[in-house]
Amino acid sequence: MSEIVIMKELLGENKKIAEEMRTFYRENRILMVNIMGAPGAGKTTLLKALSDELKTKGKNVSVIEGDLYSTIDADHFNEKGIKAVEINTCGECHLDAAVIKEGFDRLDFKEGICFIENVGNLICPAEFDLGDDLRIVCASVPEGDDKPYKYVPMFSYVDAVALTKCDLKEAVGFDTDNFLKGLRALSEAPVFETALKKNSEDTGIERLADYVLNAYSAL
Ligand SMILES: Nc1nc2c(ncn2[C@@H]2O[C@H](COP(=O)(O)OP(=O)(O)OP(=O)(O)O)[C@@H](O)[C@H]2O)c(=O)[nH]1
Ligand SMILES: [Mg+2]
Repeated sequence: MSEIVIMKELLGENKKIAEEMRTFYRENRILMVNIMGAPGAGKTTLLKALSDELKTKGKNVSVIEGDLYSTIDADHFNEKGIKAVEINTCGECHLDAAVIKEGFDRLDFKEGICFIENVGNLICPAEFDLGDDLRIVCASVPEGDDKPYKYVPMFSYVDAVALTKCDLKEAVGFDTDNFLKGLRALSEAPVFETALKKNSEDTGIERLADYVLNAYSAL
């Protein structure tokens, strides 16, 4: 019983910081986009392509990277001239609003689109409001088409789904209709199919970039 009370207090305190920060981000015309998904779902690959697309459309972009350990993902962005900070949770399975605030202060970002790559996990990140205005879950085709049926909170509280690695659909026998049936039982979130393998004819990134730009315009 006491554990439940502690969890509620934790989430309550997190919500308070998240609401304060959401107001701050909006007032400063910053769209915070929370990218979630399982380990290896293709979050960083998607963010790299999306950042490039948004930069060519004249938008300021920065990234807050969340990982248990290492600076591997943040290094990818800094090497290509997109400012990124890494938050190491040192074993924690999610980010919270307070660590995002700290990461954001280190970025010194003025106006534009700030992506958060959450810790690879389909469970805990769904619980924690980060003060974001857009929540996108990456579901990769090799993970299987049954994920919305199993990871209900993640697929319930999401604004959009990036169905990643669609170039592998045939190879792994992914049933798109079954995936969509599971998702539609929980959410009307739009689904953006992406295929970011080298030589993919249609990567799908432009459509997702337009969706993010629309959300930015609506701030
Ligand atoms: N075939 C194919 N492979 C992809 C695609 N997107 C990503 N990958 C590969 O999937 C692997 C994991 O990609 P990442 O972008 O590092 O995944 P992640 O979700 O950021 O991983 P973590 O941060 O470790 O949780 C890499 O080997 C990518 O090259 C895709 O569209 N098609
Ligand atoms: Mg990553």
